[in-house]
Amino acid sequence: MISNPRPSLSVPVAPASLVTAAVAGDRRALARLLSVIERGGDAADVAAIAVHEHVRQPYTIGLTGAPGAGKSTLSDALVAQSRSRGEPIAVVAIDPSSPFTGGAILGDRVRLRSDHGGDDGIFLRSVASRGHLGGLARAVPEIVRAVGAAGWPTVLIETVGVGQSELGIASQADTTVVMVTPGWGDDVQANKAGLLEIADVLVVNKADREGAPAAVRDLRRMLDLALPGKWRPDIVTTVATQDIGVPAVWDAVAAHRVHLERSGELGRRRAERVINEVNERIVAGVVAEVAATLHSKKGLDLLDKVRDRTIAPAAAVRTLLTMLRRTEDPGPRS
Ligand SMILES: Nc1nc2c(ncn2[C@@H]2O[C@H](COP(=O)(O)OP(=O)(O)OP(=O)(O)O)[C@@H](O)[C@H]2O)c(=O)[nH]1
Ligand SMILES: [Mg+2]
Repeated sequence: MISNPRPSLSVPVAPASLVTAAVAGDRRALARLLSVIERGGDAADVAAIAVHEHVRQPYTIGLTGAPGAGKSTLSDALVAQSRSRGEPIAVVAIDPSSPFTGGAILGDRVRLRSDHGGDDGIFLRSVASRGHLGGLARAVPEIVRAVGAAGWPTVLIETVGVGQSELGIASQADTTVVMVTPGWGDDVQANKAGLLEIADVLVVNKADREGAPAAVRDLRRMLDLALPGKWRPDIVTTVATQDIGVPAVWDAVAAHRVHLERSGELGRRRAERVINEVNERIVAGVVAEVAATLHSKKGLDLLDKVRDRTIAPAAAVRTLLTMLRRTEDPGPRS
C-alpha cells in the first residue's frame, strides 16, 4: 500500500514553494499542499493562486452512493482497471467520519483495500470532512486543481452518503457514477430523485445478491420518466468484490466522457461549475465579513445603540453597509 505521509507540522513551508515542488512531481509536497488547501484561510488562497499558474484540469469522476454500497471496493477496482490500461490515477476520498466516531481516519489517511505494490502511478488522498461538508465542498475543486497541476490526468472523487451536501460534492465531477444495491430504494427513498438527477453512469453493485434484475428494472422505469434530450445513464451491473462488471463501468465512464467532449458539454459544465464556485465562495466570504463587521468595536457599539433605541435599525444597517463597502482586500498574506 502506498502511504501518503502526513505532512509534518513542525516546518512551515511557503505555499508557493510547495506548489513548485508538487508540480515538479514531489508527492510529499503535493500531500502538504493539499493539507494547506484543506485548512483554508489566507494560506489556502495563496496556494490556490499559485496552483492556477500551472493549472491542467484533470478529468474528474465522482463516485457516490449509500453507505456500504461498495464505493471503496469499486474505487479500488477502478484504480486497478485504470492501471491495467496504463493510465495513472489519483483518488480523493471524502471521509465523513470524525476521530471521535472511530471512523476511518487511519494514520496514513488511505483506505484502498488492495496492495497496489508501491505503484507510483497512483496517488491517494483522504480528506476528513469533520462534519463541515459545506466547507469541504468548497475545498474540493481547489484540491482537484492542485492534483491536476501536479500532473494527474484523472481524479476519482469518492464521497459517502446521499444527503444534499454529498450529492453536491459528487455532482462537481465531470462524470458522476451513482452506485446502488439490490433493494436500494428502501434506504434512500427520500433522495431517489436526487441521486438519479446527478447520475451519468448507474451501477447496481452486489449483483451476487438477490434482487439485482429488479433494481435494474426499477432504475430503467425511473429513467424513462426523465426529460427527453437529457443524457441517459448506462446501467452497469457489478460484483465489485469479484471484479465483475468493472471494465464495463470504466467503459461507461469513457463513453460519457466522449459524449461530453463531442457535444461541447464538458466545457459548458466546467464553465458553469467554476462560476458557481465563485458565487458560493463570495456568499461565504460576505457572510464572514458581515460577522466580522458586527463584532468590531464600531459594530458592537451600533448594536448597543439599536438595543437601547438611541438609533433606528435602518440607520444602523446603513452605517454597517458603509463599513462593509469600505473594506478593501489587502490580498492574501503569504
Ligand atoms: N456480496 C457483495 N459484497 C460486496 C460487494 N461489493 C462490496 N461488498 C462488501 O460490502 C461491504 C461494504 O463495501 P465498501 O466498499 O466498504 O462500501 P462503501 O460504499 O465504501 O462503504 P462506506 O464507505 O462505509 O459508505 C464490504 O464488506 C464489501 O466487501 C459485492 O459486489 N457483493
Ligand atoms: Mg467507503
